[in-house]
Amino acid sequence: MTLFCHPGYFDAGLANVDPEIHAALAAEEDRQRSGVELIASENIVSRATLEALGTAMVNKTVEGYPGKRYYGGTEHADVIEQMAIDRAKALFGCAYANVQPHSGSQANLAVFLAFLEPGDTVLSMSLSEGGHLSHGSTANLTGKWFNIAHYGVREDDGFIDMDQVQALAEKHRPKLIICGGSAYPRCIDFSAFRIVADSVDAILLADMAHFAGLVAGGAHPSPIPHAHVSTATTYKNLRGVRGGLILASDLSLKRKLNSGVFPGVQGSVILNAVAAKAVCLGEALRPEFEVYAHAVLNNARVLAATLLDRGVEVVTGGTDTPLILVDLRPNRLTGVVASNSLERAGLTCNKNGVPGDIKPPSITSGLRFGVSAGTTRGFGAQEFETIGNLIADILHGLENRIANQSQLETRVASEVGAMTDRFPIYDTDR
Ligand code: DSN
Repeated sequence: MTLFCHPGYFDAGLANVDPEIHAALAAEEDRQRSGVELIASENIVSRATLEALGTAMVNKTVEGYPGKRYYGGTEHADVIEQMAIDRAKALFGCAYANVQPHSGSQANLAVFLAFLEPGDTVLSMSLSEGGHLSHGSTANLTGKWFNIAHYGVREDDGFIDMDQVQALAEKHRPKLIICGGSAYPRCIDFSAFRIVADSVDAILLADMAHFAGLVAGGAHPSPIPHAHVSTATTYKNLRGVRGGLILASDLSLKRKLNSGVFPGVQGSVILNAVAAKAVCLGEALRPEFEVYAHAVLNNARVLAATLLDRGVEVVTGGTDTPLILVDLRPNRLTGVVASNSLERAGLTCNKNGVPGDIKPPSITSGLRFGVSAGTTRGFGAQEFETIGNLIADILHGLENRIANQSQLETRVASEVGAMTDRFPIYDTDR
């Protein structure tokens, strides 16, 4: 028999076939195991989710939707995608779900395509005040091809000002209004947004990427009954694979939204990711997920309160979501300096702009923290109080320009190591 593949092609493991990539992947697992992950868009998926991702479904190509495909051999793909759709509908209590978006940005773009023509006007929160690139940032296709008007947050308290939203809607007459973002820590008044949208005959899109898991677990109000359409990512607090969702309560939007995804902005479906999405949605329907969602919210509030107690400024004075936004301007620090020092101490987060920030995105005046990954590994209020104190130690060290910041980082890293040892993830000896 002629062999067109290397020996062991169908059976040999990665460690044997490609030791370099295997080593880098193993090192990443170690990094995740030994550090405290505070990036708000990250989490730790279940072994079952990892398994679904690494299946032969990766070999299958399909386009279209279950029951209406453009390729043969789709019977199992159809079962899986339909199951993911049904689970998403059950979890979020909606009539329509699309589970194909490769990401939240793709989901948002599909909504643009479903309802807008190039040049149409969109009203959304600006990226610098907590919005998202795919909501019309000038650097993104949505900002280049559509006419974007932005609302922001109140200068004095960091909350959305609905009077400003109403005034801007009347001035710009948008066809689409977006609420939600990537650095807004508070509950959004979805019903007030719908009133504004209706007053100018606009479609309301709620992007719940940063709180979808809390909605699923009953720890946050749902935008579904208020927004015409909602989008989400599955990999943040929803605790699943990388990818996006589109949800709506009005089934009559199905044709437009489905076409927005395929053939609008995507081609074939990443079926192994859809299978893994189905797994994560199934996990989110279990009673444990509700407990986790409430723990995420509680942990986020403990972290925010600890930082505030230690003199660290938290934008809006707290949070209703898994994320906390810290303003470093009172400490005369930049996000880049602070996040680098925290990372050396085993606390991974991201630098982030804060409302009114004049520093560029590569520097910023803030930090964004999220508690979802830590909560998944079992951290509770006590651990997040410790984490808040460790963060404050690092920030105050930098602020006071202490001579031995690197010693402080080493001390914090050893406390982080002791904590993460007590909360293991992914058993390597299995
Ligand atoms: N939207 C980006 C974030 O908020 O971090 C990536 O998910």
